[in-house]
Amino acid sequence: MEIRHSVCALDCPDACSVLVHVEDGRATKLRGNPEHPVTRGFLCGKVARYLDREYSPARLLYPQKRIGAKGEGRFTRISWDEALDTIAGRLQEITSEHGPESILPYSYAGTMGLLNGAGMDRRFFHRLGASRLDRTICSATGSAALTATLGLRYGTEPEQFKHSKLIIAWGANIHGTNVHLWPFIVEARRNGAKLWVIDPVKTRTAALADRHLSIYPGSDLALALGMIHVIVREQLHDTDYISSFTNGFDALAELAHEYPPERVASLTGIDTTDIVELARVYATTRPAVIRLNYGIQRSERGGAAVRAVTALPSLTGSWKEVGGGLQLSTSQAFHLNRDALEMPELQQLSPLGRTARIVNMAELGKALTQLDQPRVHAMVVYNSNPAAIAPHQNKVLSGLRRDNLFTVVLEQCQTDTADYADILLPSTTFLEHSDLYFAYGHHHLQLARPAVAPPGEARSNVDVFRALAERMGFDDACFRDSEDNMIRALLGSGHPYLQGITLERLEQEHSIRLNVARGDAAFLPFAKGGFGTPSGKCEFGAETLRYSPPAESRLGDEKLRSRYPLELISSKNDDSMNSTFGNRDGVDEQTSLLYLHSMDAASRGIYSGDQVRVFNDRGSLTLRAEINGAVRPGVARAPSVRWNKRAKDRKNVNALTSDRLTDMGGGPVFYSCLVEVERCGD
Ligand SMILES: Nc1nc2c(c(=O)[nH]1)N[C@H]1C(S)=C(S)[C@@H](COP(=O)(O)OP(=O)(O)OC[C@H]3O[C@@H](n4cnc5c(=O)[nH]c(N)nc54)[C@H](O)[C@@H]3O)O[C@H]1N2
Ligand SMILES: Nc1nc2c(c(=O)[nH]1)N[C@H]1C(S)=C(S)[C@@H](COP(=O)(O)OP(=O)(O)OC[C@H]3O[C@@H](n4cnc5c(=O)[nH]c(N)nc54)[C@H](O)[C@@H]3O)O[C@H]1N2
Ligand code: SF4
Ligand SMILES: [Mo]
Repeated sequence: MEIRHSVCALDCPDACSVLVHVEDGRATKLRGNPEHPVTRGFLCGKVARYLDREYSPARLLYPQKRIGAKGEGRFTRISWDEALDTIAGRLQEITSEHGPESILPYSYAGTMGLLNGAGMDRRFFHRLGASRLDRTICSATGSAALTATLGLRYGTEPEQFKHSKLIIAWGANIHGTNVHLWPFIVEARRNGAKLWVIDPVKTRTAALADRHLSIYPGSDLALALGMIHVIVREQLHDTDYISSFTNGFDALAELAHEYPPERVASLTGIDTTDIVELARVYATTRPAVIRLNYGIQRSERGGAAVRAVTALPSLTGSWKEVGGGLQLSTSQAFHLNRDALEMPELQQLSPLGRTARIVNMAELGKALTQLDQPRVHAMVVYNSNPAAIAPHQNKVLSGLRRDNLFTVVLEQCQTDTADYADILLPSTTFLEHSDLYFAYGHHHLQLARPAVAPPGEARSNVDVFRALAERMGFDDACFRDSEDNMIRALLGSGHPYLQGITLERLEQEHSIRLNVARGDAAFLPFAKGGFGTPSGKCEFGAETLRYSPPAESRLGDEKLRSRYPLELISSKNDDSMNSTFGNRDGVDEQTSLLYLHSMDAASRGIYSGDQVRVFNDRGSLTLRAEINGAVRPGVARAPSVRWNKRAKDRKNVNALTSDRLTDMGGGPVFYSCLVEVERCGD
């Protein structure tokens, strides 16, 4: 038995260091690497069982072409030659008929690996002159908000949470979606720290907390303003830090003056006394850290909400303290040379001869059914399952059904999107290809080499786009680049955080902490200012922070809520990863549920276990009611994301979600979604 090093490639802040037991070329066990300073020797439940996927009979093994109707899922095996020739031929025809911008790549973070996620594929589409994809589906709103406020998308690293005395999990289901932060919180609590959770849902994290504030969905901006009101009124703010390192305090204080706790209570559903206590506890407990995750930025005013929450550590000076500050993401600390990897300049060599238009992935339905000049005639999907995960699903599916849309899908399994492919290509898993991994929940850069050989004729994304470039006649040297050269290019940004980190060292050490601080010392990015904004200061931006409830919420559009009175949150399922693992029976069961409050259930004659129809103007689907005390009256939760095809009506919760965009960054509003529910059988 041999032990090989790998890295979990799933879209998770933790980016676990994985040890793979290999016997006779076959992986027999995955376990956490005990030597990794953050992921410390364990894997989450979903990935500890990953070998069921790796060796599943459902893995795609050969290229195939569609023989049934779009969406039906009937395919026949073809050779790689035929597949690549067909794709290259169609892309060439479409380019000459409609221009290259009529080709749309569609990808997200099915793998977090940089080469297979944003490497040869980007070079290929740039050289082709294809439309560029604005990858907004997850974090664009929060990213835009961090950039506006801090100028940099990083903050407190997980290792420092153990020093905190107060941890606020704000729209963050740490135990479910970021479980490697949990042991640091356990350690802090052993030393007396308290954990507060602000979440409309009683998640596993909330159930384990000292305090859980069940907030109305989409009202976090109001709560943050209420906290600022109390902090300023009681003079708990750090005037030295504010005057040295921030901009716009007076305007923020003036705005917050309009949000006394009594008013905020009516906007957020949190008691006045709890709001006051939260503000006082936050401002007076030292050090206090906020783990903000992406939950709050998936609503209509999500950008402003992130800005207001991010203002808090700058108001109290908490950035100065080890165990203080805030973490939404750590991703920008990596400072990799992404331009050298993606080569946007190749667009100049394309038939377009200029930078291509940009299409927002959160508006895929519109892009396929309404976008013009040119219309989208081909879509190449990889690392994503848009038929299941994109909002306003009925619009997306009607686009995918278009006869005159040529669709290529690179996949490991036959997902809902794969069913719509004209050509379906089998992809490798992270155990089968090389890649370099950054993380959005820690500061350790990691390298993984293949631990096992790919099954059948599966190929990595790097390999497929390299082969497609060749068929298209792109003879630029960059398409012959090896994986190692691409990694060297990424590492070559010259940024001090990457200094001394080489491919050779990564090969030896597998995981290396960025040079964010000396040795094991804490990284305190904003202890002495150092913000990345043009002013170099934290920008409160009060002029953008006035609160108005989301149109799709209990205090929003009156007409709408009279017909659809329930606020639906389709947040992450603990035991899956977006739609990945949707083929597992257990996951299918978990994601076919709708959590309701007992009062909402009773008034509709619904009991736990009943089939219910959930609907609004965009769509309707059937789920199974679960009355379990997880949500307050007026809120419903559907753990997500189910595979459509596993449902009788072949739809999931995104049949209900809206393709309206948030206030910043063009992100989707998955969690601002009004619905009605009725009983439809046993
Ligand atoms: N197990 C598991 N882990 C995952 C994933 C998964 O699908 N499953 N997905 C991965 C991905 S892609 C991401 S982006 C991360 C996301 O990780 P998180 O951001 O932690 O996940 P979410 O479920 O989107 O949202 C977190 C919490 O926000 C709450 N929430 C929703 N609306 C509001 C609101 O208006 N205000 C407040 N205060 N809270 C709100 C939800 O109830 C949820 O409990 O997790 C990653 N890890
Ligand atoms: N209702 C609702 N919808 C949501 C969300 C929600 O909370 N609620 N969350 C949103 C968020 S935060 C996100 S990030 C998106 C995620 O949406 P997606 O990025 O589409 O993520 P997954 O559903 O996990 O699908 C990833 C796919 O990539 C494939 N894959 C993995 N590795 C590779 C590889 O190396 N090569 C190729 N070719 N394929 C690979 C997997 O098999 C899988 O089918 O969903 C969004 N949609
Ligand atoms: S999904 Fe997250 S927690 Fe689970 S093994 Fe992968 S990186 Fe670790
Ligand atoms: Mo995400």
